[in-house]
Amino acid sequence: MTHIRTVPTEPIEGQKPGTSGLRKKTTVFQSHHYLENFIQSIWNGIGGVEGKTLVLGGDGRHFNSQAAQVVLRMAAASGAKKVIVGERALLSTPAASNLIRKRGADGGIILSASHNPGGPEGDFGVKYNAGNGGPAPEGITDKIFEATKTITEFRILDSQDVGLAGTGTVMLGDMEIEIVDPVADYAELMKEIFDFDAIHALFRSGFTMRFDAMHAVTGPYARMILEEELGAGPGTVINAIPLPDFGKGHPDPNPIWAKTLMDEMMGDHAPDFGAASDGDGDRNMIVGKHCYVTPSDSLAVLAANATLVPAYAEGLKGVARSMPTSGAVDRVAEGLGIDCYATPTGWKFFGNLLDAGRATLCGEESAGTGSDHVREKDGLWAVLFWLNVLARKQCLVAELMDAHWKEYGRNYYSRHDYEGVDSEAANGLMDHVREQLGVLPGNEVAGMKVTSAEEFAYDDPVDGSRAEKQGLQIGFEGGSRLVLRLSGTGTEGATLRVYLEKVETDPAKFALDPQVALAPVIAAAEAIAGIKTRTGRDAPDVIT
Ligand code: VG1
Ligand code: CO
Repeated sequence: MTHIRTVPTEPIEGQKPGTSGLRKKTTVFQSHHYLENFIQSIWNGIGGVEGKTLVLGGDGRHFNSQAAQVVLRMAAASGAKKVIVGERALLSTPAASNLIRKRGADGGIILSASHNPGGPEGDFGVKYNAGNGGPAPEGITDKIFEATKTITEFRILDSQDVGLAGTGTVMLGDMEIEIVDPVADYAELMKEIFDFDAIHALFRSGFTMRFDAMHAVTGPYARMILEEELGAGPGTVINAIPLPDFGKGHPDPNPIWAKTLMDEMMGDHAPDFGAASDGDGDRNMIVGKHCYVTPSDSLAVLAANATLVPAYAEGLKGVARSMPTSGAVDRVAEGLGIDCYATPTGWKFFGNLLDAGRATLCGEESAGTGSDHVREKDGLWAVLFWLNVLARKQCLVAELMDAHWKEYGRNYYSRHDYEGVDSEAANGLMDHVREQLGVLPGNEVAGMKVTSAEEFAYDDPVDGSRAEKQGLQIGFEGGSRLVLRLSGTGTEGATLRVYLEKVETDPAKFALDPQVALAPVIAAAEAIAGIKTRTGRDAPDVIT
């Protein structure tokens, strides 16, 4: 028996979606009516779900299963026609995006806090994706946030949990639930995009690889595609079983959090190629034998070699990067004679460019790369892209990077994160820099002349919407650049991100330690922002 219950509730403060959905401590999401309020506010913000088809899945972190049951009951109670859900409520973010598009769904709910740690003490998150498969643009998230402030009741079905182990179709009240294999459609899409024969031949020739799934959602995808379909040896994928607390790790694929993989790749017995992905499978780290590739460089290399991939053989329509991402891809675009867009941080800003056919490839310095095949960044896709390029060029990562830098120059790049900073101190620091924007240009800081200083705002060329206050950007003579912004995904205090870039065109200087190469920009950041005194920190918490 099922019965729809209407439960009176009151607005809960702070349910404002950030860079990528609403992220809070798991305990906060588990608190009284927190999840229910937010889900009902999504329904209210998007004009209801009556008669709609939704996709549902998550990265498997603690509370994923329970939250999925709540979403199902609330979708049924509000008259949704159908929910397509991944088995055991699992779906990587790119796989969810693909399903929404492929099945013509009206939208979807992704349960994930992505690269944030999981578990009872960790973080949880909920994101709404629209009918194009992409994260809801600000116009929609603003409406959802407004709805959280005026909510008075939510509707939920009284029913038992729906069994989600095993594919098939079940009914929940009048709503159909289709439980699908989370990997199958995604694997099919990858086959359509890449030259699987060439990659298969590469592995057959003895090419070795290690993929660290970081105990997160990509494990089953990587096992299926790399080991089974493409013939990479068994054991290629490590930490392949998704765990609710990611094995107590931090599922963020960068040299700090994927240190085991980094150590192997820099060691004496390094495989030819290494890669990792994050909690929800939309980020990627690329590392060759003794050669780490920054995400900004990765985007540039993929753009330069895209025509080796069957799906992009006819060339790219354009490329886009988030503003803090290095300008390496800009020079590739210039060489190709295609447009290059700089957008605010967060994948939702790429959606319109992709939908309008203005950009084919997009990327962010935070290890996100993707294309118009879905409307999310896609970790495993980026790894397959690299494999496809290496297979076709018959070279190693280090050789490819050398050749790339010789042709385009090298953008030294690093990001310094100061985490859990007192919010007032962090805002004070940003205000302090903001006040200097008008006077900085023309002045010299730490031996470098400032050429530009601005607070980044973005005018979407497709729908004309404007996003303001998207980071402080300071340019120096010779193409060096400093960007400061506060994170919109953290759940504790404020996280200050300091992005540093320096362009080097002298091949004799291509082998420097990035922190050494960037020393003048790091000094300028300190001089302009007074980071040490204002945050009370001697050094960043994380350097990537
Ligand atoms: C961070 C990254 C941003 C990325 C976002 C979501 O946001 O900087 O580039 O799009 O995380 O990534 P912020 O606001 O903390 O800087 V994921 O893989 O966590 O969905
Ligand atoms: Co992610």
